[in-house]
Amino acid sequence: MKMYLSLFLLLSLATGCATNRHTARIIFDTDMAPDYDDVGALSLLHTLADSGEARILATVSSNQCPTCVPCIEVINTYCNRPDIPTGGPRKDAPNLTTWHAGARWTDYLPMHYPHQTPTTAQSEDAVAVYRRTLSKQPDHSVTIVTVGFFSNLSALLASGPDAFSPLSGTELVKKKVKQLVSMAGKVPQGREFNVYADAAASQTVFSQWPTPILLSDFDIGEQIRTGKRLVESGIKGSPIVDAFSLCLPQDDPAGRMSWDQTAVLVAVRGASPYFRTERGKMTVHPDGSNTWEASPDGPHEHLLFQMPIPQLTQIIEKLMMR
Ligand SMILES: [Ca+2]
Repeated sequence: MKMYLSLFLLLSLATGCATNRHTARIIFDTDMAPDYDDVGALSLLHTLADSGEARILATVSSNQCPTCVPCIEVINTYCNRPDIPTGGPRKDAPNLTTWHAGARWTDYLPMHYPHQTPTTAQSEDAVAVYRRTLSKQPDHSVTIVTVGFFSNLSALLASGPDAFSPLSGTELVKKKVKQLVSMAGKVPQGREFNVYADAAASQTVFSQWPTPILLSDFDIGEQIRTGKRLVESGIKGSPIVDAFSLCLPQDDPAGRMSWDQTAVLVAVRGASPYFRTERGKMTVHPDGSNTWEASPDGPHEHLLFQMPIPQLTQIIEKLMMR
């Protein structure tokens, strides 16, 4: 028994996995196209689901890009969870394809890997997915992690009673959601893509969201470069390796910024021991820029580095590898 315990502790240390954690109930909301760190983030989330640290309740797209939902389903299927509910945004959400025009990974993945939904426009409304999913969960138990735009969450807040719940969207979130974790914004101020892509939705969420919000802002993920080990692994038949192999040569081959992976990591495991947090208030302005005002009793928190970045990079990249 002692040997097994020692092995377990060694394994825990090797994977950066702490013991005695509860299973985090996660809804993953992604723009899955402009950048490919979303692929790394969803892979990381599946790894944490494999280890029992996370339960993936739903995976939705905040981007109308036709291949977004197919790409999400490609990864869910590859990771042996083909039945996770997926959904797409309404017609006023951004419709943005990949920045890596020469790579076309968003076309390549659905062409080469199995998935159920042909195009994002044919997917279920993400707000319906949110409402159905949240209504079935215990109170104050769900962590929503957004690594894209706030289009779905704004629409969720504005939603009314339906067949899934007699509550308004805001009431349903207040009752069922524990926290929102978002890759978003610049600290102390700036203009960040996930926020300005749908500025009106971001303004609504940051002024009206009824639960705690934890932010991984631009400067966190920018300093964590991952993907090189994935590409060098030589693994065949993996959409995750393929996405990075197609894109990374066009970026810094040393590694891609890991914005979205940081949000998923802390959504499941919490900020400590990777980061410390500062409390304050994030305000989004009409042009999509934002300001951060530190305040001990503010409604939001943002991450600050605690663990040395090379060590954190290793943990994140290992969790992305499948
Ligand atoms: Ca993203």
